[in-house]
Amino acid sequence: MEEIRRAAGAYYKHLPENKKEQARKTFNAMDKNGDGKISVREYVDYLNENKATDFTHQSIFSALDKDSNGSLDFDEATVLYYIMQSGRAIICQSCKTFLAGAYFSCSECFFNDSVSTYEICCECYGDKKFTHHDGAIFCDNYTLLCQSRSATQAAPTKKQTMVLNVVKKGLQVAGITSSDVGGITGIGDGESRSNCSIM
Ligand SMILES: [Ca+2]
Ligand SMILES: [Ca+2]
Ligand SMILES: [Zn+2]
Ligand SMILES: [Zn+2]
Repeated sequence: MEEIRRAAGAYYKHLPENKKEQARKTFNAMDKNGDGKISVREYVDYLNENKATDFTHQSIFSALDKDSNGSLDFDEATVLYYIMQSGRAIICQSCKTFLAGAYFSCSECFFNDSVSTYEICCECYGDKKFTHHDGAIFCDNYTLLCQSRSATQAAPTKKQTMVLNVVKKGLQVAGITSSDVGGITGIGDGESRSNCSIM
């Protein structure tokens, strides 16, 4: 979570004034009783009203509440603003934990615009505590990012099937398939490559 918090801080500093104002307005709108902090109740109510129910999970609130005092001050809430704006609100599809650190994603769903992406935490992936379609190829978020880049470079026409094949090839080289549940240890060159700590 510390990593996301730092990214959010940097993101906020670079926001133009009108966006900063918008962040402040969002905070004030959430803070119904105007005491300068957001309680769990205010948090959940606001997100439900705004149909952002993906964010209402307790694990997100707890992760945002850095000093664990049960409410969010403005600095803590800016992290939520960042998560919402950047689409970083990713939750394990199996255990519903907020994925603040490394996670695994189905690469086929990732490159298929017609379905939603499918992410799971390292624990659920490692222990195979999930059900997903046959032949799913999972890779960790960092690998996926690198694969996306090389795939895009290899297929400038962005033909999805081509891209997917390139990605598959890359993943096969890396030894990651859904049948390879030892995938976490099987990722090529070492333990440190996929850091599975959920912060
Ligand atoms: Ca309040
Ligand atoms: Ca707090
Ligand atoms: Zn999980
Ligand atoms: Zn999938």
